[in-house]
Amino acid sequence: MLSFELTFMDFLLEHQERHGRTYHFLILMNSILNAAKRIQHYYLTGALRGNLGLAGCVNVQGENAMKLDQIANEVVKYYLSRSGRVIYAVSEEEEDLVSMNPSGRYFVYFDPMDGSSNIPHNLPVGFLFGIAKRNLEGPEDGHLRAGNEYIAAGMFVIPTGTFTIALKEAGCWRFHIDETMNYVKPTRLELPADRKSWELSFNSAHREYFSSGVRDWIERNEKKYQFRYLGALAGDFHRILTNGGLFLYPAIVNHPDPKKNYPNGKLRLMYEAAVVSFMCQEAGGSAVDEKGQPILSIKPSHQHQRTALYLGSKELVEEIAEVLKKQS
Ligand code: AHM
Ligand code: MG
Repeated sequence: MLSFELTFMDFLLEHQERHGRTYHFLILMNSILNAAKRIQHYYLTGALRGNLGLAGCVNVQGENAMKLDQIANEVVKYYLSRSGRVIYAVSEEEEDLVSMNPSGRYFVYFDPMDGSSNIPHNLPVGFLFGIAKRNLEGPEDGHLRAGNEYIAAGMFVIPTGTFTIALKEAGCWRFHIDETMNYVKPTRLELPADRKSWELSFNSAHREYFSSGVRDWIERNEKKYQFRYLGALAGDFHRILTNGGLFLYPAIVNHPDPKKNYPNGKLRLMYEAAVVSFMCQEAGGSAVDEKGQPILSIKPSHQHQRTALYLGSKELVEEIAEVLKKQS
């Protein structure tokens, strides 16, 4: 007997129909899926085609861009623009706001290839995206939205082939790529309450440079949990979503070379931290910044704004938020 899994697009169609929604979001999501599949292809063939190296230029973040950062950025821009549904996009790879269709309904914030240090090894990276809706009735309110205004956020782990998406007040769902390049088999994710599977995830090489409160918290807690760190947010967060625990990318404040401090954190708010925080909230978790404030309530003042990030199981986020509030 043949059996077939539900595809993401069928899942979304049914969801939109059930809630009496328009088809515009479907068209947008179709373009995002097309982009992800194409990125997946370029990533898998990267080593063979000589695409795993540096592009030979510095990106908007002042970092050496990789060829695949640029390829992925072009792919996402092409498909978003083609959907006709996006007015403006914000990309990690573009200094300026990317202007698309003046009558588009959505703002899209994306990091086309996150976790670039994994690229030369062909190890997992992420394509992260968040979506907010234009104010179609009232006065235009711009693209600088807090995460709690996103209507959806998701991530593809490439080339692993998983796609996780959170829809506002409708949960966080995971899909797996099948042999026909469809993402199938929706599974709803809820962070586990049982601490047995919880993990901590952070760049341990930086621990001396964290604030004293965070260092002490780590010292008190690290023996209680497993430690896992891939160095690509999508992959590290993927584990936390399933196993529970805490992902930390704290502010770097005590580096002996002051140029290497990141007092505002390293990760970007709009297309990294807010995306995963939105997903985490829909899975029953939460996330705060270096002051212990909810990530999702931060209204950005510029599109490439950075933030520290503490993300995962509510109890651990609340514990560390207390420490952070006390010291700030
Ligand atoms: P990128 O956008 O330059 O790839 O940087 C973001 C990545 C995240 O995916 C990951 O969580 C973090 O940087 C890892 O940083 P580090 O190498 O300092 O541990
Ligand atoms: Mg990134």
